[in-house]
This record gives sequence, structure tokens and C-alpha cells, in this order.
Amino acid sequence: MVKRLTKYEIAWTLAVVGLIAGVSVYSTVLLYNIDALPANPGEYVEVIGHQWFWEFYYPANNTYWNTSYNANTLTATGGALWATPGEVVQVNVTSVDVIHSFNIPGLGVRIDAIPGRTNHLAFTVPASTAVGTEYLIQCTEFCGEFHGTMRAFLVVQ
Ligand SMILES: [Cu+2]
Repeated sequence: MVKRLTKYEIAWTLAVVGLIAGVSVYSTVLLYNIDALPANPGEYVEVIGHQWFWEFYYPANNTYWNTSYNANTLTATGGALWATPGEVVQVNVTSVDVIHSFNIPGLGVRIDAIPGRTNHLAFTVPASTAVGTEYLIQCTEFCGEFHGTMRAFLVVQ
């Protein structure tokens, strides 16, 4: 004998289905918005991963900068990702050899650098950031012997 559902069981089931549908729609929209790129970022920077350094290319003034990290002094020379407070930065990230991962922990930025592919990501440097602030950039995909020193800085200027 088939038991008929009570009106409470039907209401409860519909409430759960409605809740899950609502969360699905909300999170789908949110995911697309997170990935959306701004129409007019403050600057574009091409980020190219190498074993074992980062290269930054600034198309606006056609300059290339290779970073060089000193593991003894924890400092970097040669190049950096320069940005101004409040600036929206779009990075186009790729690699010339193996898979790296471009990570700025202090800004919640992380995106893979994959050979033969360009990944895009935009982020905003907080407007309250003091000039002179340096955010550490660290490769977060194990990429060989000197992976640990594959660091650079985002310098706020
Ligand atoms: Cu790497």
C-alpha cells in the first residue's frame, strides 16, 4: 500500500528544493562575476613564469622586467609588479616552461601560469594601501629545484 504524503511533507520538500535552487542560482551568478574582467583596468601586465623567476611585461610602455630574488636578504631586484593604491590591475598569466602558479597571498590573488595558455585575472589594490607597501608574490606550484625562491613583489607606488 502506498502511503500518501502529508501536506507538511510536501511543503518541507518544496522548501528544501527552493532553498537549494536559490543557492545554486546565487553561487552561479557570483562565480561568473568573480571571473568577469573589468572593462577598463588601470593597467595590464603580462606575467610570464620562468624556472625560476617572474617576468613582467608592461604593454603600455613596452618594457620587460625580470625579477631576481635573493633568498639570503629576502629582497628582490630587477623588476616588480608596480601598482598604485586603488588601482585595478589585470594580469594575463602564462609560462614558458612548466606550470607555475602566480600567487599574491596578501591580496587573495592566485592563478595558474600554464605554458601555451594565458589566464586572466583582475584585482584591486586597496585604496588605503600606503605607498611603499610590498606584497609578496610567490610561485605556489612546485616547479623544480628553485621553486622556493621564485618570488617577487607587488610594489605600491
Ligand atoms: Cu614556479
